[in-house]
Amino acid sequence: MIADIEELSSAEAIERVVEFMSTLPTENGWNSFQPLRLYEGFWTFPHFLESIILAQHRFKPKPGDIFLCSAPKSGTTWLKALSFAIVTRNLYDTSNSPLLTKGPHHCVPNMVGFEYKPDVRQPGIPLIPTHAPYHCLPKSVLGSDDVKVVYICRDPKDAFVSMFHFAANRRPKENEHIAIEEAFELFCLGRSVFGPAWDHILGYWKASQERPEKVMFLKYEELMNDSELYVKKLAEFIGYPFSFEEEQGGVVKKLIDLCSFENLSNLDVNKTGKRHEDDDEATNKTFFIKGKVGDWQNHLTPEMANRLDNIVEQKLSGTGLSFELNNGSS
Ligand code: PAP
Repeated sequence: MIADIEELSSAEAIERVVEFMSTLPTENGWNSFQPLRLYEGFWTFPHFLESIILAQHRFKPKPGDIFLCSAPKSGTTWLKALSFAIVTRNLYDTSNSPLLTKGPHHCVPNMVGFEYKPDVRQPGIPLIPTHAPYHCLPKSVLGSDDVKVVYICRDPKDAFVSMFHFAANRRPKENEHIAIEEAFELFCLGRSVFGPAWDHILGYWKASQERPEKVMFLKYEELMNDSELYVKKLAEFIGYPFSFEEEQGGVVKKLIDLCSFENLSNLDVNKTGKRHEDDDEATNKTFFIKGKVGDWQNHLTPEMANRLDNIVEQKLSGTGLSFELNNGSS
């Protein structure tokens, strides 16, 4: 438990957090060069954790802030693009949106590094993305009625497969990648980035049930299946509803098309650009792989799928939440 870092200087607070993190349980995740730390029931990389703990204690929200939350590989890039397009639609039209020349992760930078780069929040863009579990959001945000939280989740089988490929792409080329069976075993034990995946999902699900006016819960699969319905709901929830005239004029459809996998993944910036100017590893194209529901079927055996389905089903049992298990077409 870390306390009293609210009033320290940034440098002192960082030092205290780094010291605290060194006391946390540590295990290898999918590779030995990036160990995972266990904090408040979740495994994650130290560089994510440092920002999360600092923000937990020190982040000061502004009224109207909107947190865009997700477990990794569950639709973050898509949610960023859609939310950015929604809140900036009076500034740009779909032919000159910054999304066309910068990647979604550049238009809406992550909360990672927040303490070091206070300017990371673009003026007039109230969107703050994070992979933090619900209970690890900034205390100020949990206690505020003025901040909205949108969460997107995805069938853990597809999120796992997406993460497996992402990690393979990002590993140093001299390192052999973990076998999918081994990575899957760790995922099923909950030892993955921001795992256990089901606990991440459940934290936001319960919050959305308790405070539906504050927390919106989206599923990647539903957004894919009926984009128009869910994009309208999203815009309304975050306080930028579409007018009747906009709906009649096809604005919703245009934003959906702008943010579609097909459109974004074919832009030059997302084929060859970098997520951040100073980031040599995360090229934008690593965030656009297939963009499909059910790709797990090409990578998991039926036994693996059943095993993960059973774990998830058991964990979600009685909560009112479920995924279309074993059905790649939903
Ligand atoms: P992140 O957590 O690292 O930010 P995130 O964007 O959540 O990643 O997930 C990436 C997945 O979303 C990829 O899925 P795949 O590996 O199964 O293909 C990526 O292709 C998909 N994705 C990215 N952009 C979009 C989009 N506009 N529409 C639908 N899916 C998308």
